[in-house]
Amino acid sequence: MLERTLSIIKPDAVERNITGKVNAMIEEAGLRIVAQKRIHLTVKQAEEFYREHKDKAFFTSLVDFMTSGPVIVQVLEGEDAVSYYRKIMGATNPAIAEEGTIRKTFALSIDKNTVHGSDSIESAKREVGFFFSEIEICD
Ligand code: IDP
Ligand code: MG
Repeated sequence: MLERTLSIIKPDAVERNITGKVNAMIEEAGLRIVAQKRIHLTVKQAEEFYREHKDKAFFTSLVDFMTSGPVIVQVLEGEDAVSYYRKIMGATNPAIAEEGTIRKTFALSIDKNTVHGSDSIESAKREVGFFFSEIEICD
């Protein structure tokens, strides 16, 4: 099924100026970037975006990191885009991510792990709507 998913190129990748390299991997995998913008999240926005993790031990450091510099938020479209993007991102911890995945290639650590991708069709709907209005998405 043709789906849309929300991707974030995280501050560690923006800081290293490798957003084009990440986008190249996304496109080479066959996904289409149908919306994209560069933003600097506020603490309030990051806390709201990651609200499902608010009780986790890493929540404060996650919010700190995600607000430490600009990010690229983007909408990706393709066949089974939600689960397919999770696959090409690789595991949360790059130490155990599969060869050839974005995180294996670029991530620095379990927290500075280069990309975010929605984890279900339901989250994808919420997360795309969090950052984009329909008029900003063009396929
Ligand atoms: P995901 O990004 O692979 O979906 P989640 O469990 O949703 O992983 O966690 C969200 C983000 O929180 C991760 O991408 C990572 O940046 C950070 N994170 C998750 N687990 C840990 C941890 O154990 N230590 C530090 N940061 C973590
Ligand atoms: Mg997640």
